[in-house]
Amino acid sequence: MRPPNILLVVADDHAANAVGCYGGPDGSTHRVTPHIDRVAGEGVRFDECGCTNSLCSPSRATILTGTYNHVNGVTTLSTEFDARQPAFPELLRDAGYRTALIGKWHLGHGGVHDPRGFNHWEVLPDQGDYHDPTFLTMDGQSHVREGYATDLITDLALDWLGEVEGGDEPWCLLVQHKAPHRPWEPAARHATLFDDEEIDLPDTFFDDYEGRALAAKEARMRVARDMNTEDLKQEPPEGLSEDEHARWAFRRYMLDYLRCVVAVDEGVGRLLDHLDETGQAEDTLVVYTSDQGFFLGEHGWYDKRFMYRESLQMPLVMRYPRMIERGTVSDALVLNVDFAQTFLDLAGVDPHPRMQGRSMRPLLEGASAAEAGWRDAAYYRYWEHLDGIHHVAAHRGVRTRDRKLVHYYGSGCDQPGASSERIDPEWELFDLDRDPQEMHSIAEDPAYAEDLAWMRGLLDGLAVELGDDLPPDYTST
Ligand SMILES: [Ca+2]
Repeated sequence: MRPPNILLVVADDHAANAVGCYGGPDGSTHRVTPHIDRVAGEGVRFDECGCTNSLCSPSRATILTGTYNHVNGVTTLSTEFDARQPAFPELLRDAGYRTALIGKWHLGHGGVHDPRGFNHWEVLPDQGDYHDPTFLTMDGQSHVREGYATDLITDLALDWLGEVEGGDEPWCLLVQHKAPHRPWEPAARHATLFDDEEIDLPDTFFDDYEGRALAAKEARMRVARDMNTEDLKQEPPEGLSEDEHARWAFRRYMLDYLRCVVAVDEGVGRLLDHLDETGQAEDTLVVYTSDQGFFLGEHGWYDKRFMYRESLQMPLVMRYPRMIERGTVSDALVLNVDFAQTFLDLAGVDPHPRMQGRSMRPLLEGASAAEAGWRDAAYYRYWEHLDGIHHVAAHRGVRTRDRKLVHYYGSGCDQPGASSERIDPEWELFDLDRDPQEMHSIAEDPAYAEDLAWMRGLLDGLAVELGDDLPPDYTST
C-alpha cells in the first residue's frame, strides 16, 4: 500500500467542549464545527487523548519529537526548542516525503530554533497576529499578508499542495492555526455570529475551589476576575452586580472564542473539499487536534495548564479511509507523545530510538485499548511554576481510567519561566467515576488511603520509566 499523505491540522487552545462531535455543555452553540465533525464521522474520534504538559510550546515540541518535555527540553514558554532533535517531519522527508509547515510554530526563531525537516515553511513569529499577520519565511525574510490569519494559513497550505500534488512522492503538511488562542479576535464576517443565541454557563462556573489543593484557588485565570479589556473588547455595562458581571464576561469570552473556532472549521472544510476535488481523500491521513485543551468557564476559568480534564484533553479526530472504519470511537489513553510514531508507522518509517510514545496504528485498525495492550496510566507534568500571569503551581500527575492523582510539588525546579518561590506541597486524588468534574479531592480521605499509595507508586514508577527527575525534597512512598 502506498504510504498515505499526512495532513495534520493543529489548532491552538481548541477545547474538546467546543468541537461539535465531542458534545459540549451546550447543545447548539458549541456545535460549530461541522467539518471537523465530518473527519470524526468518516474516521475515528479519540475521547481520552491527553497532553503531557498543557502549554503551547511544550505540546508542540512533544508532537514533533515524540518525547516528553524533560527529554526535548521545552518545559515552559521560556525554553526554546532545539530543532536539531529527531522529529517526525525530518524522518518523513528523509524517507521521500515532501514536507511543509504553515502557520504557528511558537518554538523559537533563528538558528537552531527555526523549523527543520521541511521542504517548505512559512510561519507566524511567536504568537502571531489575527489580522494582517507577519509571516517568516525560509529565506530569513518576513512579510505582512493582508487578511485574517486563519484564512491566510489555509490559503498558504492550499498553495503548497497545489505545487506538490501530482508527484510520485507522498506529502506531509502541518497546518498550524493561531486560533482560537487569546485574545480571540474573530474574522469580520463572524463579528455578530451567535449574537442571538444563548450560551449556557458550565455547571462548575461558580466553583469556590473548596475540596481541592490551594493551587486551584490561587490560580489567576478566572473569567469573572482576571480577564482584561483586550480579552473582553468592551467595557462592561454599568451597574452590573457581581453575578451579572461574571455572566457578562463569560458570554463576551465565549462569543469571540466560538467565532474564532468557526473560521478554523471553515479552513478544515476547504482542505477536505480540496482532497475530494483532487481525488486524494482515500490516500490521505487527515488529523485534527489542538496543542492542548482549554477551560471554557469550567471552574470559572479560561486558559489551561492544570491537569484537570478540560485543560488536559486534546480533541483528536483522524480519517484515513484505507485503514480507519467510519464512525470509530476510541477511549484509549492516547497522548500527544504518540503522534510522531503513529505518523512514522503509517508511512513505513522506523521511529527514532529515543521516541517515547506508541504508534496508534492498532487502534486505527479497530483494536480496542485492551486488544491493543494500550497503556492504562498516563503521565503528566506542568513545569511553569507560578508564572507572573496565570499563577498555576507546578505539578505532576498520573491518570488511569477511574483515578487521577495530582502532586503540586512546590518548586519551580529552576526551569526558565518558573518562579523560584517555594510553596507547601499538596496532593489531589479524584475518583473520576464518582466525580468526573473533579470537584472533591479524596487524597485526605482514609477510605482511599490504599488508592493514594497505589497511585503514588504508579506516578513515581512512570517518572523513573520515562527518565524524569523526581521533584526536589520529595520522598517516594
Ligand atoms: Ca495552545
